[in-house]
Amino acid sequence: ETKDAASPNEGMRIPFVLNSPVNDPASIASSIKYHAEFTPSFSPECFGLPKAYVATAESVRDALIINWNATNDYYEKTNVKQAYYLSMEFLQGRALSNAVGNLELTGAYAEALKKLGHSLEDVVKQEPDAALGNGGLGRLASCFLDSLATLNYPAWGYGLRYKYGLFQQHITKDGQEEVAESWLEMGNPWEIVRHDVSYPVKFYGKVVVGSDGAKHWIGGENIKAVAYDVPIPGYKTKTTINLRLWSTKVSSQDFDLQSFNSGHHAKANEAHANAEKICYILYPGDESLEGKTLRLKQQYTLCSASLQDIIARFERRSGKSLNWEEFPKKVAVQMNDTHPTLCIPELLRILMDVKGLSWKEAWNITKKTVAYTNHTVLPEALEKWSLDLMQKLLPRHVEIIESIDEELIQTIISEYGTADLDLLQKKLKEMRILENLDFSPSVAQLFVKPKKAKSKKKVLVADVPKSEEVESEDQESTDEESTDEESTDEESSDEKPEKKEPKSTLPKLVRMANLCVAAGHAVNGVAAIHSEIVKDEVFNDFYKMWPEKFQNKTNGVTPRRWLTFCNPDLSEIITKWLGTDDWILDTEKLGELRKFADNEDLQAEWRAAKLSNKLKVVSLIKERTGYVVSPDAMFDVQVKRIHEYKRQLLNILGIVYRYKKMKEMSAEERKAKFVPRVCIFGGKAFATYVQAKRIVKFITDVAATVNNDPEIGDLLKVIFVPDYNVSVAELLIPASELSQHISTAGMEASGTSNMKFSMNGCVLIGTLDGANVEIREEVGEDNFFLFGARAEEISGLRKERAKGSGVFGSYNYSDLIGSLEGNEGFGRADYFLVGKDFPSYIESQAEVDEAYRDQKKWTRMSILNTAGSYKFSSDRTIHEYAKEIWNIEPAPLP
Ligand code: B1N
Repeated sequence: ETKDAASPNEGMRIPFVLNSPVNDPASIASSIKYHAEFTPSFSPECFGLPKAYVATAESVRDALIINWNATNDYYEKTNVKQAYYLSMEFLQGRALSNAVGNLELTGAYAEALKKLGHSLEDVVKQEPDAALGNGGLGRLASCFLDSLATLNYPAWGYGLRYKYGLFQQHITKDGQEEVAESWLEMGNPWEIVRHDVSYPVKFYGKVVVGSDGAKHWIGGENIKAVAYDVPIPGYKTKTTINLRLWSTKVSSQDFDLQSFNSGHHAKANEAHANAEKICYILYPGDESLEGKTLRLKQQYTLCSASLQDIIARFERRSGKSLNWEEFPKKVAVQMNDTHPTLCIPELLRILMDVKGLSWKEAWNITKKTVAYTNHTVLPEALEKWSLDLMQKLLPRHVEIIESIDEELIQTIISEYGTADLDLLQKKLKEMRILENLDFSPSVAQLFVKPKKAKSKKKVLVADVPKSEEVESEDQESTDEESTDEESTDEESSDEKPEKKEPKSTLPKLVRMANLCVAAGHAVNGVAAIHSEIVKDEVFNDFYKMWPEKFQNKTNGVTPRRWLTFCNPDLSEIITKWLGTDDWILDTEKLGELRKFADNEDLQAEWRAAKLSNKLKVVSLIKERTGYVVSPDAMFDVQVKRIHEYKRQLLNILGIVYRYKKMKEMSAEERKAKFVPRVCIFGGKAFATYVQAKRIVKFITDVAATVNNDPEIGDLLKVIFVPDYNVSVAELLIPASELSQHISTAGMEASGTSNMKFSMNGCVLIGTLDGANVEIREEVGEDNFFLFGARAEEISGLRKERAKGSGVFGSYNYSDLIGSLEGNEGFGRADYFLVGKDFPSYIESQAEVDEAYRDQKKWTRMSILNTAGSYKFSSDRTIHEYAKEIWNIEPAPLP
């Protein structure tokens, strides 16, 4: 049985007080030297860059630990309500430059390192990215942590400490190759292991009822989750919050010494290996599903360990006045998409089975505690788990989910009433948590048709009440009866269902999103248009039942990492013209740049900053691809995960079209018509997503042809930057002039890089999708290149039918182009409407060329983008979550 960890909280904490603060170059240098000397990770002979990095990081960490402890002491003492952001992904990127920036010690550290013979810039580059996320969802979680700390909100993140982060992408002649990303290889100076904070986590086993009538989950596989804390400093504040990452280990008593002693070393190590496997690797899917046991184990580990920890903290802070009804007044749990859904049944399980609360009490507490953010409406990304798999792995949780399902069914019945049974049945089937499962006998009773009353409506086999408990062996015998679903239609539907009815062979599934909506007190989308789709389409039935639950929280990005630190040149200009750097904490001030948009001095400085950022990318491109590009050409960028709905294919086909047109013209005509461009792509494809990988290959093949065409020269270059990640983004975004956010309308929930580009004075070309809609509203429609069909037109357009040479490499692209034409194997011709939107895309791109030729006009557009981006700070988003979902207040340290 799960029990709380042995309390490590005996004895008073004795805080360490530094004699003098380490914030001037001399004491920083001495701190770095101290760590270089006493850090056991490197040999003593020299002080090279890798060692300088670790020693520097450790010296920064000292400062963070002091602030972390002060923050935590304060929360312990005041017992404030805390929010917990549970996420399977945190895409942190590098920590060093961000930490010294937030501590306002960048200058002092640069000087200190100079004394020691290194430049801060070089030292910073030693740090591998912490890539514990796939893309937007994970990066959003990291931006939120920065804002939470900066705004002094008592909040923590909880995640998993994957040994291998998102794979490294190599580009070869065959396209993308994946290489394991072993980011912990050289140690990780940013984490603090807490050997005294560990919790047991159980899998498999069975549920028994104790003599007291309580349920006990016994047996099975037992592992333990150990806490690794990553301090998250806020900007210009002492508040330093925590990202607690769990790593899994075997419980020590499970080492099989007998096997070892008899020479079976692998067997002896089996439990060990199994436990560690859980945190081995981040699943690399972005908006795709992996219905594998290991992924479910990961999800459950995150939920179980985090909730045990949250509950232990609640009990400790409550002391003698422990009262479980107070739990939602001290704890808010946010589920980052459905990946941490299991925290719902886990909280119920602990409250009932371990703490002895009744179902009713536990259910009320849970509903007040958890809230759910939806990040996608793509049907293939809505998580559904096999009930059989879950039953084996988490038998007690399945019982609890069944109870929640029953609770939901009763609510639906009272909402719709029993006057229209067909409607009721339809709604129950669509809305319930368990898919393809029989109703409980009492519910099934409702739908027993009076004898001989022939129904026109087809009765699905899953509706039929179950005669016996569903056992897997049972299924086989019913298989043949139920294969012919049609036959149940006319002939047998009016027979007494109790008799001998076919059973469903459809897989029994748990719809995680429905579980989240049923249990969460708030459900939010991540951009205005997306939240509307959530209400009107995906969860419309739930919205009608519980309109008060549904909210919008438009995403944001932290202006510290994504403007101040990644674009120091532009930041300095902004500060100079606004006369203050207050905009870093109050981005609304950026709006004041509008009045200088036509000022020639500002424009000149603005362009100079862009050029210096472009020069850095010229070097990056040379280094990573070998291609030499001109800094005077327009930098046109599309960087994001490779996905058909994001339509990198539309971009590259636009480039092919441009190239063809160029080839048909004389040199003078070409120059007159086209502005020189460097078209930059970056992004990873899910390893088994064949179509996405074809797109990568196609881009690199087009690049090889175009870039080596002497007739074209600097007029057009195509670049695929390999291994796009957070640190590459920090270089590319400030250097971009045009960026592409061209998803099929209705498919990108929000997008967040669009916000970063706009902040950095980059003009967007895009569809009316996700956050583009709101960005365009803020920056003004004259400063945004809009094209393409709107979300509400898409389904109509898909019904119309859409209408290729060996120029680009020898690879056969018929499967790629075939997807547009609806060739064999592509049932849905041009599902993503690349063909449909192509003409308006090309037209819009022509307008881009024209606008860019007028550099004054273009610079104005660029300034107005930065000025209009103030809404997209994650500070704004976090204030909204705090007020409208979590009900927490800032608690700055006194
Ligand atoms: O979440 C981002 C949004 O800005 C993007 O539009 C959205 O695509 C992204 C399964 C996902 N939605 N769903 C995922 C990630 C990993 C995974 O295993 C789904 N990512 C998004 C932030 O709101």
